[in-house]
Amino acid sequence: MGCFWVPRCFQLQEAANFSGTQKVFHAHAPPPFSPLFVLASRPSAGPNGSVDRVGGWFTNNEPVSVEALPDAYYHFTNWTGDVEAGAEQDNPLNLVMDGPKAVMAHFAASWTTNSPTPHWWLGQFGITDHFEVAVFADPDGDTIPTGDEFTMNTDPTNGLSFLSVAHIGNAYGTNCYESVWTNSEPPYEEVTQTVCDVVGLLLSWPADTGRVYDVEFDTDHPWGNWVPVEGLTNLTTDTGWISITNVTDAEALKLYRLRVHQP
Ligand SMILES: [Ca+2]
Repeated sequence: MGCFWVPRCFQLQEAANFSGTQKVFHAHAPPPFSPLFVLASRPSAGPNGSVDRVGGWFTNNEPVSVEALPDAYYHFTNWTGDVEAGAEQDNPLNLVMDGPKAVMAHFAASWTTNSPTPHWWLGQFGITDHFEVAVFADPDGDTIPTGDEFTMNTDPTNGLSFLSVAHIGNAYGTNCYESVWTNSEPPYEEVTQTVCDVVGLLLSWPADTGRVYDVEFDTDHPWGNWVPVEGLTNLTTDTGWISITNVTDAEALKLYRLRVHQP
């Protein structure tokens, strides 16, 4: 940091073990000057919060108050650093500057208690208050409550956005042949059709890159005895789409369903 004259040359040295919302700079003053300390902070550039002061020089034992300011949809949790035991959750935090001090504020996302959903997730869809009620609502009318749409990570304001199977049907292999047939009605034209062997069942759906999917099946009616399909659990995607062509035994397994959850 170079040299800083207060009133003699002080060597400012950045503490190595802090970063983020606050940093401390040690001021080494030779005697007989009374010690001056600096609590240096800077507003957080991160998404979760900031602190209310930018630090400065303080005389020995001077009281200093620092407040943690959470961003919208987040809340303050605790301080770490030079905090007295028992004061970790005080906000504002009162410090006595009897030495160089560095404190760091920590924040966490606020979630609903009902159908646990982060407030920030709701906020990005314009849902900014009454969160505990909002998770049970269905503003887009697709019959999926907003809290369940968080689990799916689909758009609770778009009635076409929810977890759904896009395609289920035969999967065809590369062993193909031509089938020729004649139309039974005038003008009786000949038609050639390429037919390929059925090698399994194709199952595909739009998927979220931040969610994990399981395919389950049930062999009994009434349905209710769902079991994961071996090899088709913990499925993820980088592309926004999952397509499976090796779902076999469709007759025996009878009914399939998709399950989605967070990683
Ligand atoms: Ca929706």
